[in-house]
Amino acid sequence: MERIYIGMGSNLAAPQEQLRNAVQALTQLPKTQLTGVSAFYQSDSLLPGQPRYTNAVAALESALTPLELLDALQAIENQQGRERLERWGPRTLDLDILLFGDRLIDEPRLKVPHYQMQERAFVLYPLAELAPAQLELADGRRLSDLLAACPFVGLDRLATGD
Ligand code: A4P
Ligand code: MG
Repeated sequence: MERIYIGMGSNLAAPQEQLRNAVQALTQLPKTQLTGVSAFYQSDSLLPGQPRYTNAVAALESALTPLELLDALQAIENQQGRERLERWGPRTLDLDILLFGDRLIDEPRLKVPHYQMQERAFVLYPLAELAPAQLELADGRRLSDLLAACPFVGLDRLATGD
């Protein structure tokens, strides 16, 4: 079993409900246990002109391979009505594999750690609710150092279960 962190985001069609449904779907994955879910956080989109996002992070213990997990996450995105019209477009649900144990994965369909997670407050702060501060990313930087370099700006933390 490996420890995996999933970044969840939605900015369409009742985002908080989308995230709650996604959490429910994660509990149904084979060979997998959901071990934690952060609070939900709202922030402006990185791209101007899109609705605000709601984001959260989930922690899993899983015996799935990385590509099996990616397939399962994309199936959940599709079940929740995601249409891939354009990269970075608004979406009902985005599920990203942030970290997969301490693996470095560089395949056409899957790059782990997830692109730019180190700079994204809406990823790092929910991740910090679930992961130890001494967690090291593949490049050797600790989560605590990344947080120190990433101000808690523009994030609204919602009460758990909101
Ligand atoms: N892929 C590669 N690595 C991974 C991984 N670690 N996890 C591939 C999941 N998928 C991975 O993803 C495109 C392809 O990336 C997949 O087919 C998979 O094979 P996608 O989900 O279809 O496209 P996307 O989400 O539009 O692209 P991407 O790069 O994931 O977008 P981002 O960087 O997540 O940006 N603002 C706020 N406040 N909150 C947000 O969550 N998100 C975005 C989207 C922009 N602004 C945001 C937020
Ligand atoms: Mg994505």
